[in-house]
Amino acid sequence: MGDLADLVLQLYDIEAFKFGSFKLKTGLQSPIYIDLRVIISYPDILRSVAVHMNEILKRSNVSFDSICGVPYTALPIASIICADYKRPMLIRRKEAKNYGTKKLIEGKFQINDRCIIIEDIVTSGSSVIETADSLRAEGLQITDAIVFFDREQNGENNLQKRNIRLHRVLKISEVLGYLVQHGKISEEISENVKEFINQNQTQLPTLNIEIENKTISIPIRQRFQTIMKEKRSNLCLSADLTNLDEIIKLSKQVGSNICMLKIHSDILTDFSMDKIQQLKDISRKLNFLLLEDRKFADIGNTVKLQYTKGLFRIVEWADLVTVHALPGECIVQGLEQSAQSINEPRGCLLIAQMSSKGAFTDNEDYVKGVVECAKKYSDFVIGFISQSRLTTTDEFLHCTPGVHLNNTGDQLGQQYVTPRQAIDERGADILIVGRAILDSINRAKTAEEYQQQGYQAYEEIRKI
Ligand code: 5BU
Repeated sequence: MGDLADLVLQLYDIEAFKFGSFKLKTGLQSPIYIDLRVIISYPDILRSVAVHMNEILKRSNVSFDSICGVPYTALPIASIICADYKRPMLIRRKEAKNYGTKKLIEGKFQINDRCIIIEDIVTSGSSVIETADSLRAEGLQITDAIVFFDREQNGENNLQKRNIRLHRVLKISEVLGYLVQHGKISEEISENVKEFINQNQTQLPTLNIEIENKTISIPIRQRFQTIMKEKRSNLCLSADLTNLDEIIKLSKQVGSNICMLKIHSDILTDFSMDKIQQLKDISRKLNFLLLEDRKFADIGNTVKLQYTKGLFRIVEWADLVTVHALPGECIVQGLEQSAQSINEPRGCLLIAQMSSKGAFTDNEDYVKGVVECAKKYSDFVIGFISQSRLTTTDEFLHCTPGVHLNNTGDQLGQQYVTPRQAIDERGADILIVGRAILDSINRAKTAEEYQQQGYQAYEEIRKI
């Protein structure tokens, strides 16, 4: 494999590390310039870098299904690791192709596969994060990144905030140490660089909503499952408040605990497209889906209008909507057609059973019909609102309202079960919780309790 100090000296000789005064992209004047792109012209050095990175990968003990290099410098490194050590590789395109399959990720993978990211240099971590975001959006699990060189500018912390562990071959302080030791640079230059690094620590880049929106190209069902896994949450907050400003505020308080936020837009006294866009932006930043509990129940043509027109233009902002199957499959056809006008994935939850006392949905034939309809339109129907497990496969998400830890119901027919009962006895994947959280003294704390209890029961009972 060769000694790490030797490799550093070779990198110095090929001018991968330069010392002087360099103007960076950001306009900053830096005493060091690091450019690992040059290694592709030196096959032995390139291989040595890959071998050292593989060593770190082995030592990390992380189990994984594939490796993805961040374009461009890390791509040849990742290729060598994959070819030498027989590991499948993925490539993330910088732009989706605008012909053919429009794929963002090249290579074979399954939803929930674990993928390791390979990068040459980490400064703030933003390229690793960008790559992780698009892989996660496709349903892959990203927990670790292997980098050759860490500039020690807070990248490790930034990555940790996005649930990515950083493993590196070399830190800048180690490189400086080797170079001083071998008389390549003076102590003074080394101190200068250290000071520059200390003074230029980076912060986690704020999420760019526009970029986020563009990368969300995966079907909503996969996105939902990825969000649940990543956030360890199967909690949908039913934000039955009549003021959108208040919902926006609440969404910031509980956003990290929930996988979905459900609203009834027709009870809002201050609805506007501007405000709903704000809520949508928060949902992208804090990674939860928006469900409009519209309970559509009309013929195809009318629901098309209700979905796209009027004051609410629901299709423009709601990832998911609730739908009664009462009118027959024409209702799903109407909604699915309208959703095609939008450049983002959309889906619906079919209401199979209701939580209220004496609901007329308590009818076996009706529920069977709903399930048949869901199976026929499974691209658009991603799950049910239900009170029991309706299918044996995990294709459809079962979302269950009527959940409260210590309440027997309300005066108007609502019936409650606890989170554990909802999952165990009612077959729920997602818990829809409203007043249990809304009426509590500390909504954020209560949401966290429901998240923890709900997900723990979900893991135990569904054995995921
Ligand atoms: P609660 O405060 O947790 O009782 O609110 C439950 C929410 O779920 C509320 O918005 C209802 O409109 C919604 N819901 C329900 O309670 N039961 C059902 O069967 C269906 C929806 Br469908």
